[in-house]
Amino acid sequence: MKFQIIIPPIRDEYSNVPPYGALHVGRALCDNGHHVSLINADVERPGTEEILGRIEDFDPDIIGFTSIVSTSYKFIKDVSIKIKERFSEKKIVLGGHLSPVHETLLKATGIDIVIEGEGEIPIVELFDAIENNTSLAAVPSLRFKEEGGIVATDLAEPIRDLNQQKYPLFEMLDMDKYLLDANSSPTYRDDFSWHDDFELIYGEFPHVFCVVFTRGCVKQCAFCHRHYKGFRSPSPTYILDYLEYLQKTYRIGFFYFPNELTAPSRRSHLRFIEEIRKRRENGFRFLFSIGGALMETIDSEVLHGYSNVGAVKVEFGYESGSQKILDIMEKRVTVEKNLYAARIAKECKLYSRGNTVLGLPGETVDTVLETADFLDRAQLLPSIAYVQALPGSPIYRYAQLKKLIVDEDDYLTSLSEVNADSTDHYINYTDSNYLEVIQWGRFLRTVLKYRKVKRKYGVIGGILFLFLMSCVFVLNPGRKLLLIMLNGPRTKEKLRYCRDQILSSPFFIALLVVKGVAGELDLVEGPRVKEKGESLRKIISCLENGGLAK
Ligand code: B12
Ligand code: SF4
Repeated sequence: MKFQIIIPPIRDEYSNVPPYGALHVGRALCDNGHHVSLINADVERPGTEEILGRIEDFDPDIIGFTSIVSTSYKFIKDVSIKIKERFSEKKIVLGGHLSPVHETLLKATGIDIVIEGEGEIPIVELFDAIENNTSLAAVPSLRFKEEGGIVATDLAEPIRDLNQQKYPLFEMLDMDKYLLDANSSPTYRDDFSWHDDFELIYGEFPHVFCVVFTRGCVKQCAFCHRHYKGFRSPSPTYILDYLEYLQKTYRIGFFYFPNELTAPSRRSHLRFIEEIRKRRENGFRFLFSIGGALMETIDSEVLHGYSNVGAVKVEFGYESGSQKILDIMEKRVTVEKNLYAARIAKECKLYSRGNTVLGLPGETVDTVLETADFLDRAQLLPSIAYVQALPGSPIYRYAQLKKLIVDEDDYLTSLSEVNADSTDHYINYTDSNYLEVIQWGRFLRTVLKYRKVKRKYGVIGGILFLFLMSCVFVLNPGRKLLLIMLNGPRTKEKLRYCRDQILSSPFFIALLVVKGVAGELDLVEGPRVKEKGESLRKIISCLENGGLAK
């Protein structure tokens, strides 16, 4: 049978992380004798008519969408409805991270069948069932409509032994779009080019490539979606074989591993490092950058070990400098441990960003100041995102229970096509005024800059800096108004965003003045917030049981 799979756009520019979910599903189908063709709308950005034309040409039996992130809801909804109108006899399936909202997908879009969780096993069984005209009810992980309601079959077990996995079907991709030149890629050049081994490796293997090889995580933080509990990884031998295959096939000398979690314990890090060391001795040379490490699994030995075998960067999710907020999100780590990780990473020249998330229930301006203290002490550049309620995460459930998300179709549509690191999508979960909350990110960055200026130029320099910042933001509403007049807001969301930005500017100045006069912008030793944070999941369970959680 023939399968047409569609990759939706993720951000304004296409992502250079290959769509691994679709590539694994494609591999499973090909290995079972089916033909798979891909429309990569993330890279190609075709219009709906072009997509329909390509479907007509390929004439698939089944059409599938991968929902890498839920922000592609609107694209999937619009395109699937048009496909259904044109090819009403063809079944449309969806898998990926929108699957927890299957009821809305089955009601409001053109999707006929949602596959929850990992797709490799269910998709093959679904094809068999459709080909042989047998009941879908026997296929695991399906959600579909039948007279009388929605049928949900049991979730298939996740693939336990990832060592048995075939490599993803890279042949489906235009690999030129994913193989970046390490010397000219603005994203990666600075990461790799300073390293002593760079020139040597670059000469023969010039490409950077992103590889996701683990699945899951040992935690579930408040804003994170998990299909299954727990973490799985192939063995270090499998991973290094895979990387060697990629190097030889595509001339890759530089890898980025955007895994959610690369290794779950100190021991597993050390085993991975040891395998890399052995392969290096046999001539396999590469530099790499790790996304997703847990502070409690690393120490000086681990980070020095990575650094010695070619690591240039290790990314940690610090998330907050407030113990109360770390407890609420169930990060299960202390601020001190976060500081330790940042310090050791710096010592080992493993650059890491200060990834933080703002605006969870319980956040106040004092917890924001604690985060500023943390980033300042750890000497990390801030990378700030506002918490986003996405399907399958505890914060999504919380927002539903608190009636902050009522109409799921409306909510998911409003989320689509907005930038996740802005406040466009933000729902106010805090007890503070929304207009103040959306200025916290800017406030945090300003506090960090103020401290730098003050250290360099003294108290007078610091005060002058604050005065200048206030002036800039007095002019800010005017700038926004000008932008609206020039560009013209195109959507309801954009209009609301511009209005909120204009109205919230005075809150920024008020924060600077009030906290500045009280001397709270300066580094205070020890925690400011004394109260403990109750985990969001406990609050959710209380709400589900009719309790009165705040
Ligand atoms: C790499 C990655 C990215 C890349 C995505 C590019 C890409 N092409 O992958 C980038 C960096 C762009 C990215 C961005 C973001 N990401 Co991201 N990302 C990931 C990550 C870490 C890995 C994805 C991956 O390759 N997984 C490996 C594959 C094999 O797993 P999979 O995708 O789940 O696929 C399996 C199943 O889902 C299913 N399946 C998938 N597609 C299909 C299709 C069919 C037809 C079928 C049958 C089955 C099926 O079968 C697959 C194989 O078993 C995931 C976490 C994760 N574990 O998946 C988060 C994740 C997808 N990201 C997430 C988030 C929140 C974001 C951001 C919003 C973060 C932010 N605040 O900026 C942004 C969104 C962009 C924006 N609007 O600004 C969330 C999404 C939650 C949700 N419900 O939507 C995830 C799940 C993290 C988490 N645990 O919460 N991300
Ligand atoms: S935020 Fe990071 S540590 Fe927390 S569950 Fe998600 S991947 Fe794991």
